Amino acid sequence: MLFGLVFKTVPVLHPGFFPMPKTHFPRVRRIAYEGPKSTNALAFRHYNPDEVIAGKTMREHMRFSIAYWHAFRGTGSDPFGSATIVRSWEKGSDPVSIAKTRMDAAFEFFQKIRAPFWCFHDRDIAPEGRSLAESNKHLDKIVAHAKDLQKATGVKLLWGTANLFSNPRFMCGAATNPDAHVFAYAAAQVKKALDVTKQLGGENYVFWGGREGYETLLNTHLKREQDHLATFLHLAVDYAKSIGFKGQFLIEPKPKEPTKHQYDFDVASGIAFLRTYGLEQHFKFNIETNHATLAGHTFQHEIEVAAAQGLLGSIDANTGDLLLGWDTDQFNTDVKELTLAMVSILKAGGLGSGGFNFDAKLRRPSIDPEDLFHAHIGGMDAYALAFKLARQILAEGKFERFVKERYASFDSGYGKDIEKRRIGFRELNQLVLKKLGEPKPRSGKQEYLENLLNTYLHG
Ligand code: XLS
Ligand code: NI
Ligand code: NI
Repeated sequence: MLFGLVFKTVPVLHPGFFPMPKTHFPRVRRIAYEGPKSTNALAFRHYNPDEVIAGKTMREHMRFSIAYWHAFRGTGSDPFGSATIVRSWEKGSDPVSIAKTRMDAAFEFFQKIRAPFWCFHDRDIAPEGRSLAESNKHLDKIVAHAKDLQKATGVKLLWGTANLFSNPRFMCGAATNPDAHVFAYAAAQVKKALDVTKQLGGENYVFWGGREGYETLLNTHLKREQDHLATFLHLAVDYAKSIGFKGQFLIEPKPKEPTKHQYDFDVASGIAFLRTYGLEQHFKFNIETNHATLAGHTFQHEIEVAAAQGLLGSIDANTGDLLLGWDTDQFNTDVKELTLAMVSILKAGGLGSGGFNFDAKLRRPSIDPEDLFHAHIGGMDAYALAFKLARQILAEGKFERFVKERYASFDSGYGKDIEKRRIGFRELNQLVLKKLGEPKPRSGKQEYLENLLNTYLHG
């Protein structure tokens, strides 16, 4: 794609009289695939977007997405210190025009990093106004700009969402706030977020309930809050239907942070919640690696639990630091962890309308614009390599054969009768007493299997 198309609003005349597109990343060219032997730190070694595997390009297989909030609103600030990351485009007096320039920079980045998708919260892309009406007006201006940039670049929207956690009005939750006024405000905000997600052709819509939980039961009516959350999600489904929004709804479980206890703690509790309130046919899961580990699970566990119920939707691709108990949102370069995750994702038939969204941020001292490229290149390469290794593992089928054989006693005879519920305790009792006797122990062979896995990862 020609940059002239993208940055048509800001051409500048170069001394050589060539109109040069304004670039926000002058030191980085479009990232090229150079293969595994490349030593160029600003090249892909495993992610070749144009490579065709099983009839689809890697771009189509991976559906990588950039998280606007981290990549373009992240400043490196933490509870102990202010911003360290200062970007050249964050200049000007009017917040709406700064937001537009920032978005130009973002779309230049999306193109250079070869990401086909992006994701945003309403308040990431446009400044909050003094009233909801003013916020909506700001959002409309920026969404119109985003629409132009999407058209010019071909970059698409993986999902949109509403920020229902930063503003102080949401300090006690949004849909689970004890004040119906806040519930109403959150509903109005999500209505608008759904409108703009639809306008931008969003393929999904995400609910992450950052403050949908509680700090203390001394002031909390847990059952009422859960009922309200379910009502909120039903109202969202109804509204989406009324405007013809066809995207997939996703909930993103997280056990804690910012609240002490969040209602959609993990995928299993999310499934129970969705089923309890009759929402399971409208939602799937957006699974985040760091949230999985915060809940005491592996990434692969959460994927398998969702996939087992046909509810695997999308991935927030990041990782935590297991020595720290919070959401550090780091880029994941752990090929072993990702290969295992990919095996589960591929076995489940892939992510459908979902994708791999880099919900990950630079470390506080990583202040150069190039660091944004290094970070995403690392994540994309690790995922692409994991995808290829997982395909190889599944093609050879060694683990699957092992597992199949391990459960083979349920494939016929009384085992099959158990699975089909054709046999009861009385018959099983008779079987054991008269025929089967004591079961013969069989090794689980974990160490053998771990070694087998390493043969794929290290040859
Ligand atoms: C926070 C969440 C958030 C969601 C989108 O921990 O990961 O970034 O992905 O609201
Ligand atoms: Ni996330
Ligand atoms: Ni998170």
